Amino acid sequence: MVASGVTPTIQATLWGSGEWANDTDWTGPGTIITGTVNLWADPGFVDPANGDYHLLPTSAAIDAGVDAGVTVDMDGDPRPYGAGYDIGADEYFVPVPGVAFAPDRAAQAQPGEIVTFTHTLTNTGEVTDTFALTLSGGWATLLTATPLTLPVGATAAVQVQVAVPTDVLSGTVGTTVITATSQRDPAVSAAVADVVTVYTVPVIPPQAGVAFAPDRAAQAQPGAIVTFTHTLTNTGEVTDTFALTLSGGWATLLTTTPLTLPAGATAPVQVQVAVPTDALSGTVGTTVITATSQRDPAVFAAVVDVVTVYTVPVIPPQAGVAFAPDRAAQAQPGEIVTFTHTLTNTGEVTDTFALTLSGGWATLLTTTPLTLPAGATAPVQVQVAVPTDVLSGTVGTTVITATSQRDPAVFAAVVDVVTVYTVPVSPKFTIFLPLVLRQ
Ligand SMILES: [Ca+2]
Ligand SMILES: [Ca+2]
Repeated sequence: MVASGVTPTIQATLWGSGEWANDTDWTGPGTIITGTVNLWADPGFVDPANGDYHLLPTSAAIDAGVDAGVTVDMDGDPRPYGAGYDIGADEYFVPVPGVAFAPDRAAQAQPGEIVTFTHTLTNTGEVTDTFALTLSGGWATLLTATPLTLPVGATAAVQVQVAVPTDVLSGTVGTTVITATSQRDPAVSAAVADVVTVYTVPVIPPQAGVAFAPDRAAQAQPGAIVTFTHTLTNTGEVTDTFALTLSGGWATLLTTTPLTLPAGATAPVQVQVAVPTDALSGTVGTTVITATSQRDPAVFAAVVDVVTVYTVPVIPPQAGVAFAPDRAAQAQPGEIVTFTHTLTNTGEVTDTFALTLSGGWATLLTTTPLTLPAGATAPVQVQVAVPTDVLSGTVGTTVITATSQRDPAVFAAVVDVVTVYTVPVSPKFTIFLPLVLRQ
């Protein structure tokens, strides 16, 4: 019913049909401009008897309208939606869920290792949605709580932890697929894959190492014993035990074998070389001492001890003697004088000395020969008996000689000189006692 003088313009109109058909679409004295869209069809309301005038998907109003400058419908749904504006207050709107899940991940890991992967889940649908996260395969567990609700366009991180078993072989591949499924539409889902490839590294044992120095050389006489000292160093990365072995020469090991040393530590190694008593001069005795790692028998070090035998002419110990002092005296005929001298063994060893006299009127009071240790002294006594008939002024000289029995060229002598003197004989007096007579 269009009133007189009124001219409404209806751009797009669904006039209805069937039970929704009008007896007359419009009446009245006014003018109506019906625009370009005029449909006579079923509006397809959901439940008009109960006041629900939303459009069913079969409604002829869908996408049949024009732009009236309104961007949302009575529900707040976006307008237009689909192929165009719907006629009426409702825009038929069925939001499409959507999901994106990325990226796939890959890693290499060793047995027993734990790897964490992070993915990004995006709600690419047209409506807030909740996504269930599920895992399949591999050695993964989900670190992110499931399900996950996301507004339109929102993203969330999804973390997965992969624990590589300790007993898997190198080259084993563990693949986990994580799927996010829309709870609005189970047909809407997205998945990422995590691929872990197991690798193992060869176990490298700690390196062994040894240094042994220095080489030694010496000259020695037959029968001599020479001791050499060397330094053994553990140059390896860990504590090691070294076996010490000898070869050649006349050596024995003074150091206990085997020898355990921490990494970097040193120890002396002593070797004793006993030159045989019958070795000839010029003979060379060479001993090789080898220290071998018990961690790695290919690791060893050696030192060499060289002893050259020499002989020297035998020098006998030197003999020596001192004899002092010379003595002098005056004596009367018939007098006996005794002189004492000191004999000293100035040689290097005990010696025996023969004592001999020549000249004079002397006899030896000390027993001959006389044995003295090196450096020792002994008194030597000589008795001179002046004859009774010698004249005053006579001189009696006695030489006492001590001769080494080790070396007859070694001797010493002292001289005793006695000069004879006489005293004038006193006149002889005869004492006559007086004869005294008494009455
Ligand atoms: Ca539409
Ligand atoms: Ca709507």
